[in-house]
Amino acid sequence: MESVHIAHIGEHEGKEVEIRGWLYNKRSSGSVLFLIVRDGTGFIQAVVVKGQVPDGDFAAADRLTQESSLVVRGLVRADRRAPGGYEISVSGVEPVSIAEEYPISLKEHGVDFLMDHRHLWLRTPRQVAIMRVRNEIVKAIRDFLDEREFVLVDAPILTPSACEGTTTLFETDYFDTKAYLTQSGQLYMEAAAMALGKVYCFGPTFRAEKSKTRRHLTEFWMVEPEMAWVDLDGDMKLQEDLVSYVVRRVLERRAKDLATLERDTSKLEKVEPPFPRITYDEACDILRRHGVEFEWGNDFGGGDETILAEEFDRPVFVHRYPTACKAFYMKPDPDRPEVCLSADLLAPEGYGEIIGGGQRIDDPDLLARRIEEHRLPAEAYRWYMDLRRYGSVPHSGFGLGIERTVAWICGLEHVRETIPFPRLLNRIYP
Ligand code: NSS
Repeated sequence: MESVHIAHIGEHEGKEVEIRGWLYNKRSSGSVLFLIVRDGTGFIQAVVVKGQVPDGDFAAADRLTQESSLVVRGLVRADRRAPGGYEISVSGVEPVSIAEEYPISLKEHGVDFLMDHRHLWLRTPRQVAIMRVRNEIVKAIRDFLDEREFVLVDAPILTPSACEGTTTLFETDYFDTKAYLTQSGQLYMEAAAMALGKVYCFGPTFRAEKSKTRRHLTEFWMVEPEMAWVDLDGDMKLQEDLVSYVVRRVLERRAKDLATLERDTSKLEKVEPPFPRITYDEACDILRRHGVEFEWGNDFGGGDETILAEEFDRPVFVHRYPTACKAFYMKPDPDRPEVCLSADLLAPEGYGEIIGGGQRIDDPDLLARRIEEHRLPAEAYRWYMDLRRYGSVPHSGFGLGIERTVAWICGLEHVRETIPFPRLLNRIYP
């Protein structure tokens, strides 16, 4: 008998199959047992009727507890009333491992309890749907960049220097010296872009964020494309094409998961290029119109980003931030050096910034000055300065945060559900 996955059950209608999985739920009406079985690819109802299976199998099925592992065999029948359109008429049940009393029952649980049981929480339909969407997003990003001939270049995790400011560095001993967990692969991608033209890295990044918000993790995944000979405009163009491609792909291929998550997909359907582009100054005007007392020169908070994004029905770029509130490597606008050639992409529906990026300083003298002004140790950036000494060219790139993108596309309240095992202030278990 063929062992099949529930996702492909429709291909086996009218045939005897075997399903290997776990018991999600069970109902009984005396001589009939309804087993809801899950196998990671889907859920299906298996109907066990007394007298139609060996007595020992019926008794064994009756003893199955929530999340026990089992093998069921039976006939695949189409049933319009069944959630997936099919049911199994069981001919045999074989328990594999009887589960102890399962801590996550089908009723509601508090978030802390669920987070403590993340290793089990992952098995629930909603979490399974999120992980599948996350997988699709990552695959879509890779496909998009592959199609455009970007080369994947892996960046190191242990680094001697900061990319995004020294306040959120995780420090660790590195033999006789210190090392930091990477905040961003950008500086290494700049080196790689000078070698290969169009590159990207994709990996975990770390920030000791001391604030508890629904958008911050201490370990998150970022995809960071970097391109030689590309300016801020070209950078934003790539971003809107990438984000639109990813959203379309999830709509096409993960519709079922979005339905499980009860996502209003009409909002995602609108995500098409071009995205609106506003300057930081225009953004300040919008905030003031909404009664926010916003001082020029500050960075936007989560609440400000929500107000700005609500003005538009698709993601919006805010470009040309004040140079002083951005990272040391941002190229000043030649026409107006107090602002820089940076852009953040804000997602709609209150999800805030999902991308940060911009054009990098290509002039060696200015870069050296900035490293000094930001009180960064020159020695650790010697190699980075070399990139401006040997054939410097205009270049740009960006970093897209995977978890914030997953939260937005899935319509989740908090990034903690977007990553298999979230790392937060006060949480490193399980
Ligand atoms: O700090 S960023 O805005 N930009 C960079 O790190 C650049 N060095 C990227 C580059 O140009 N190559 O972070 C980029 C994105 C940001 O928009 C978020 O989506 C995400 O990374 N991000 C985070 N996600 C989750 N948690 C935290 N703490 C976090 N910080 C940034």
